[in-house]
Amino acid sequence: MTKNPSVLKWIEEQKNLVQPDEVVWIDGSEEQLEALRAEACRTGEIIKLNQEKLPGCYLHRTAINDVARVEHRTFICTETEEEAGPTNNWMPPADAYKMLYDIARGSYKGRTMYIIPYSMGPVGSPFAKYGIEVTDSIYVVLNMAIMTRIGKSVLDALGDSNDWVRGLHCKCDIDEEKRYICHFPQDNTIISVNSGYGGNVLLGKKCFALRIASYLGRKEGWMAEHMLILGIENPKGEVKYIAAAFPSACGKTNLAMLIPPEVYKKKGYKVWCVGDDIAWMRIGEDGRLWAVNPENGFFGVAPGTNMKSNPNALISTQKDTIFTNVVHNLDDNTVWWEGLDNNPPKNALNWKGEKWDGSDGTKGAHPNSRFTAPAKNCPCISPEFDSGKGVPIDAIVFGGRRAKTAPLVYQSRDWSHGVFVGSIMASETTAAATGAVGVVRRDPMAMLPFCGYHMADYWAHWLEMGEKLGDKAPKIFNVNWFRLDDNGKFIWPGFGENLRVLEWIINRCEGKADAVETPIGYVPKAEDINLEGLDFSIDTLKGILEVDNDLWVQETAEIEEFYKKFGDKVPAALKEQLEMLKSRLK
Ligand code: O2Y
Ligand code: MN
Repeated sequence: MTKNPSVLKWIEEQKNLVQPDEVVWIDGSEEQLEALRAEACRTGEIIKLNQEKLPGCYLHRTAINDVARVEHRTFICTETEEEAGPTNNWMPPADAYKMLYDIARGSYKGRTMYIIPYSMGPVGSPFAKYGIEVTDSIYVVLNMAIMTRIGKSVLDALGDSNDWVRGLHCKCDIDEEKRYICHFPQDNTIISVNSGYGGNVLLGKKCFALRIASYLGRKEGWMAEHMLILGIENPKGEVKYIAAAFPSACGKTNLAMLIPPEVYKKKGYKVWCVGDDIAWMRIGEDGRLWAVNPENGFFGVAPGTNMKSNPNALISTQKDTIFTNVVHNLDDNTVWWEGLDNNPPKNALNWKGEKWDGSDGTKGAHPNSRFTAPAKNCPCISPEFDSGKGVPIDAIVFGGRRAKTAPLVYQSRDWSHGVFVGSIMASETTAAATGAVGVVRRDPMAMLPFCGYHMADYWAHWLEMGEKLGDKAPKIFNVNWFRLDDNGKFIWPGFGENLRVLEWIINRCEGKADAVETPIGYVPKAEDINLEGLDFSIDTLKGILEVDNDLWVQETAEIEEFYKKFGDKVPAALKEQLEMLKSRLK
């Protein structure tokens, strides 16, 4: 498929290492993928679902000890520990290679090596970066065929270039004790062993598009961010684009595919999804920040997805989708998960493949069960989704889950202050996540598990990007959909109603809305958030726009502690932002 010398040499080295019985190059053709699906059905690796109800859909169950990303076994292997920083696990590259090669050696014996050329971003786009993942899992091939652009066209676009990311995946024995996800940013290399699940093995996603790409972005002057991208079309047909970062459990996929409230729909507003998880952003010829979604599909969490919470996501899963670790309804050979509807199947297998009818109180689907669905299935996928030139970003939005501290929305004072707001991003834990309620977890720019280098250097890179963008920089905001009342109930209705807040954000970007200056930034005047058609009083709105001085004084003390973790590397501009916030709070 290619004469690229660097590709052929690396493949030869991997073959010698893992010693496969057979080698198959993935050309991207439907015939080859169909043959692989048939082969995986034959071995039981995947199950073909009801093709009338769910055409092109399959079910896969992972090993029960392999159901999520493993942050404690994820490593950044830079020459020095300092480069990886205090928030990443680190191993010296030589030690990591030796350990991984020892685990991988001979592990494909009796297995087939699949070689997947893939592109992150539309093939040929100035944003696109290419990779090759070698794997012994058909499940990985089929998922990569949904999540990325794969096949011969990628090798053609790569030509003889050596600029591509090497990815070796070995299932081995799915041994938790020998599971490692290692990144070698200085060698453009990723090695993943002893897992067959999601973010650990679909190497284009978190490993390449965030960890390796963030490192490359700093080196090359662009940004790889853990952000959704959405477009808001007004009744005049003008579309404004927002990129937004949230820690997990903040409704990121729901926001990416938001359904406008009826009053907005009637006026002609539309929301377009460009991406639900990752944004690559570059300064364009016009000096503005442009973004693409480097992925080609959604690896979404199934539980809780339903026709009310996210109809666009659910519709996206109705064809050509792979479901992982959900309930198998044996009556009609379809799938089910908690929160899909109130009718758990009576004749079913749970995510472990055991007989299950829900009567024993256990969950049928794993809480981290997933769908891998093609982006093109999404009813609100943006017409610009496949555009190689990307979309211009007007606003960057950070968010978190805070019961009292953060108001519904505020705007940062300028780019440096916006970077500060991103660096202090935090969510309070819910009982479901940890058992401990209200513990504040800092997750700067939602990149804590995904930044491929020292977090403080990453902040410095953000500040440098702002200097380059100058007055063309997107405006930076923070939102909090999760303010609680005294009974612990959410005050703001969230979901589609969040468009009301996004409208204020866009109006601010266009200089069309006023704001009130507070110590933490600019907060809307309650009258400027449109409540038309919503049963929500302006007084309640005023309540969730309030900034509690005492809580923020406490917050600054916690931020100071958090920054200490990064030592001298915290950029002076951010330390200054903290001091200025403290003095504004006095
Ligand atoms: O557990 C996994 O492997 C998936 S994690 C994931 C999947 C899709 C989008 N985002 C995430 C995440 O952890 O941020
Ligand atoms: Mn994510």
